[in-house]
Amino acid sequence: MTMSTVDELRQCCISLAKGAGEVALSGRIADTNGAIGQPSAATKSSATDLVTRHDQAAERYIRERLSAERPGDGLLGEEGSAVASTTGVRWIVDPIDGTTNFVYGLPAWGPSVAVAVDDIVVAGAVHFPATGETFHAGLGAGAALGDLPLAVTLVDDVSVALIATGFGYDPSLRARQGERVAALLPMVRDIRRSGSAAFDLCSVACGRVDAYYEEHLNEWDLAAGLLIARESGALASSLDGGPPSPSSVLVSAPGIHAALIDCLAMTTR
Ligand code: LIP
Repeated sequence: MTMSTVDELRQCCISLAKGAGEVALSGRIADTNGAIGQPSAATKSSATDLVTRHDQAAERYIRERLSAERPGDGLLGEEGSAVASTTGVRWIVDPIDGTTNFVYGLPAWGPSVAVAVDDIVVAGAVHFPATGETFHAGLGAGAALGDLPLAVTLVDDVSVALIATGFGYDPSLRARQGERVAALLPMVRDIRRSGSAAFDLCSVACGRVDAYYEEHLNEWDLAAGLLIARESGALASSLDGGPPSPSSVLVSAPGIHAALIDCLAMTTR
C-alpha cells in the first residue's frame, strides 16, 4: 500500500467523521430547539445502553456516502450496517461514540471512522463536534489533532499516572469493573471516566491522560482511536500484556506500560 493511498483513505475518514458529526449535532439542536435539554432516546442491550435517531442518521450518512464514493467497500457500523467488501477495503464506524454523553449534552462524543485494507487498519479519524477537534492517523504516517502532530506523555512512574477507563452496560460486569478500578485507584495519580473509548484513546494520543484501559468493547469503539494512539507513540496490549482487542485493551505512554500491566494484575480477585 502506498503512502498516497493511506493519505487518501485518511482524508476520507476525516471527511466522513466531520460530516457525520454535523448530522448528529444539527439533529440534536433541532430536537431541542437549541435549548438546554435531551433528545429522545431508545435503549439497546440494557436500560443504560442508549441509542438515538441521530446515531442512526449519522451512520446512514456514512453508509450512503461510501456507497456512492467507494462502491464495493465493506462497512461495519454500530447501528446495524453490515456490507460485505468486494474490494478488500472495509470501513469500521461508530457513528456516535459516547452516546450517553450526546444525550446528556456532555462534550465527549463523536463519530469514529476507521478503514482496514486486507483486515489491517490503515487510517482513522475521530471528530468531536462539541469541541471542534478532529484526531486522525495513517499507518506509518503519524497522528495529528487537526494539523498538530501528537505525542504521548513521558511519564515513567505509574504512581503519578492519570488513567482513563470505562465500564460496560451489563450491571454484573460493571460490578467487577468497579472493584478493579477501586483497587487500582490508590496505585495511580487518579482516574478519569469520559464515557467514550474514542475520546479516551485520543486523550492518550495527545497526552491529556497517560493511559486508558477497558474491557468488553466493540470493534467500532476501538478501531480508529487505537491507530491514533499507536501512531502517537503509545504502546497497546490487552490488560494482561497480550495483543489488544475490543475485549481487552490497554493503551499507554511507553514508560508505564509494563508497570500498569502489573498493577492491573493485582486488581483482580
Ligand atoms: C461507549 C464506549 C465507552 C464505554 C461505554 C460505551 P457507545 O460506547 O465508547 O468506552 O465505557 O460504556 O460502550 O455505546 O457510546 O458507542
